Amino acid sequence: MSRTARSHPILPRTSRAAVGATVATGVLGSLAAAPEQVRRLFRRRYPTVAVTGMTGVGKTQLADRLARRSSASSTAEVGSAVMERRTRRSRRLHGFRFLVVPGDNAATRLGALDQVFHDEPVDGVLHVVANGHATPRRAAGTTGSASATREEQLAAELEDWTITAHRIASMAVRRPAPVWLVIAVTKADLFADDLDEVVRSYSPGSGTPFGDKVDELRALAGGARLSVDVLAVSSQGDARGSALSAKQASAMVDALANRMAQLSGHV
Ligand SMILES: Nc1nc2c(ncn2[C@@H]2O[C@H](COP(=O)(O)OP(=O)(O)OP(=O)(O)O)[C@@H](O)[C@H]2O)c(=O)[nH]1
Ligand SMILES: [Mg+2]
Repeated sequence: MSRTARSHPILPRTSRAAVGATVATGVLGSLAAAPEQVRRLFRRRYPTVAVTGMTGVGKTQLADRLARRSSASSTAEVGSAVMERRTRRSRRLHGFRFLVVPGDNAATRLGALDQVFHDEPVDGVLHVVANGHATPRRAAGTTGSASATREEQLAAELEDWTITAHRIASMAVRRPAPVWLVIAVTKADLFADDLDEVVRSYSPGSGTPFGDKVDELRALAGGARLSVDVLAVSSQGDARGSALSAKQASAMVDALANRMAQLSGHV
């Protein structure tokens, strides 16, 4: 190696540039020849985030907001039927790839849970709850309207969280890298006056049934392997009678995105 270097005098500037150009062309040439590989390389740089939570809780709308995309209104009655993919693009590859697991009324749910927590384990989890304000939904393919009380929806949130928390725990203990969890308490526009109290009720150490499950999860996964944040957010503002302005709702979505960026080491 060093003999080669010694036997060749330092190249004059022009030929050095030429060598550089050849190398660059070579690299660019092979990049152009394999666009799919390049795309995969770049995609891999965006951390993946599983968006979980019971049906009607507001996952799709929140993921749309985070991806800066407008929501279609077509899913109002039955909700998502398949896993949805959304990308939040940012400069210097500081974006995210969201995988929205359909709620419990979709037949594809179990496969989607397997995918994000087992087959291709995600970097972070955004678990969405709504303080019992999930929109009641019927299973796809059935007719008639669905209804449920707030108490029933709160119980359903807890049941859903129990299942998801187990999945997160088993993923966290298997993964070499730490995993982050953000519990997003959405539809904050519907309980804007009690935000602090509601956020507390979903937090570790709160002594609520939900909080107890968060504590259990942390004990199972190990504190160093799993970080837990609880943040209020709203995908809607400025609606008729809404307690939040569009600006306030946007600020909450931005705060959530910023926290995820911190957790992913972007900032
Ligand atoms: N007031 C209010 N309503 C919301 C908010 N986010 C979502 N919604 C409404 O709640 C309903 C359910 O929202 P989705 O985003 O479709 O819920 P999802 O969690 O994707 O439900 P599935 O796809 O069935 O799992 C929709 O009618 C939304 O318009 C919010 O921040 N505030
Ligand atoms: Mg959905």
